[in-house]
Amino acid sequence: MIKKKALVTGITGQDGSYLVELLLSKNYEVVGLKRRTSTNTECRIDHIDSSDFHIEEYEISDSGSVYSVVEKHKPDEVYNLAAQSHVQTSFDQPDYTFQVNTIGVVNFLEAIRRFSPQTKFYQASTSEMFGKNVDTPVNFGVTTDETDHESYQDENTAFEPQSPYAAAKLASHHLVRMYRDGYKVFGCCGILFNHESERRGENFVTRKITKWLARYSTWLSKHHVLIEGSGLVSDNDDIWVASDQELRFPKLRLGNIDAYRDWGHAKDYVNAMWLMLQQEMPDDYVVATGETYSVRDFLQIAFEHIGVEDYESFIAIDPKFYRPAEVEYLRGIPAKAEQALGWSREIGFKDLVHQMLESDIANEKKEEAKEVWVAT
Ligand code: NAP
Ligand code: F7E
Repeated sequence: MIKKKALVTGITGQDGSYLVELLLSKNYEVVGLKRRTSTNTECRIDHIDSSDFHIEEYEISDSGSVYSVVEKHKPDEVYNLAAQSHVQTSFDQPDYTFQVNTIGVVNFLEAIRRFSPQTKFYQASTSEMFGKNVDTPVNFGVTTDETDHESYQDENTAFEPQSPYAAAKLASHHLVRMYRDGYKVFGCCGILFNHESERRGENFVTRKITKWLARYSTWLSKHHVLIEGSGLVSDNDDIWVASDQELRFPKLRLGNIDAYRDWGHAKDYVNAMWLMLQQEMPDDYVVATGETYSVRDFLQIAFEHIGVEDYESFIAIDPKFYRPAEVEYLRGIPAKAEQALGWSREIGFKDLVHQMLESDIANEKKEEAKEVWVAT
């Protein structure tokens, strides 16, 4: 049987690593594209050992580089996951963000139009494109319960980006629609709401929290004897052991913890990407859980998991992490994806938090064990 060939960009990232695993399990030949770097960035895909997986280098902002890779492989499917994906960074580096997140997409669309028109294209759009916009159900305010969380976004909600990241992604979103309508390119955009995992980048808020908690709980157990009976004290910056002021641990420094997000697990979401490209007609879909939680809710569940009821004294609010413009509330309705694609998610919010935390604690323990081994 002839294998389908997929080109995947962003393979060194969270979603790329899960998508490559999914495609290989479906018997694809996968060409993973990565930018040239002077250090190794393959820790998320190191474990993949398959003769159907090849990595090639390219430069997404260089049209010649993208054209040659598409012309050479003429793949059945392209999944474009590469991006400068950090919203806060996009305020500091707007030009670069557009180079990667928009010009990169133009390069792929043009490459497909010119050299491989049968190739199907997936573009990683984002809930950030909605920005401040929400829709409210007609009965909003009438229902007695949960009216706070009745507002939502779906495929019909108007876009109002609040960051260079979101504006660059929205430009690409429209470009895909335009190439679909104008040139009949089979292009789909997944409007994915936040999705996390144990492979999430460490500067996104969820992983920042679980990583900090893992380090903190390892620090606690390492100094168990000292802490017992000595009590923990804190000021604005540090937590320390009352009997030994030298034994300090820096507080978890965060920005706006009142923001609400619709958080799912990345493993569930890459499945939706694949399903989109298996349909007869190209279209755009919201992929989300339909539930929204604040950063505070995430903190509460994560801290409770290590036995701390009140997280407040362990964190410091640092304006450095505030954004010039914030997206306060996201809750996506995935009804279209569920009905048309048969997609559903398997991992719920609490399990997501626990899985991320357990994984970070296990990693910290491994690191500890290595240190002990080296020291002895
Ligand atoms: P991620 O972990 O940050 O991965 C981003 C990937 O893009 C990495 O492989 C990175 O490569 C690559 N990349 C960055 N700059 C590049 C450049 N200049 N040239 C080529 N490659 C570059 O992001 P993710 O969470 O997997 O997200 C995947 C895609 O979905 C992104 O497009 C993101 O914007 C979008 N998205 C994510 C979410 C979410 O909640 N995770 C939601 C909606 C949409 P290096 O390893 O070399 O840096
Ligand atoms: O922030 C607040 C922050 O950076 C979530 C990307 O994958 O999802 C992601 O973008 C919220 C924001 O994700 C800190 O202000 C508080 O309200 O984890 P985040 P994001 O901005 O929602 C979308 C869908 C994407 O497409 C993006 O690629 O948490 N927050 N304190 C903080 N955020 C960070 N990063 N760090 C803090 O210390």
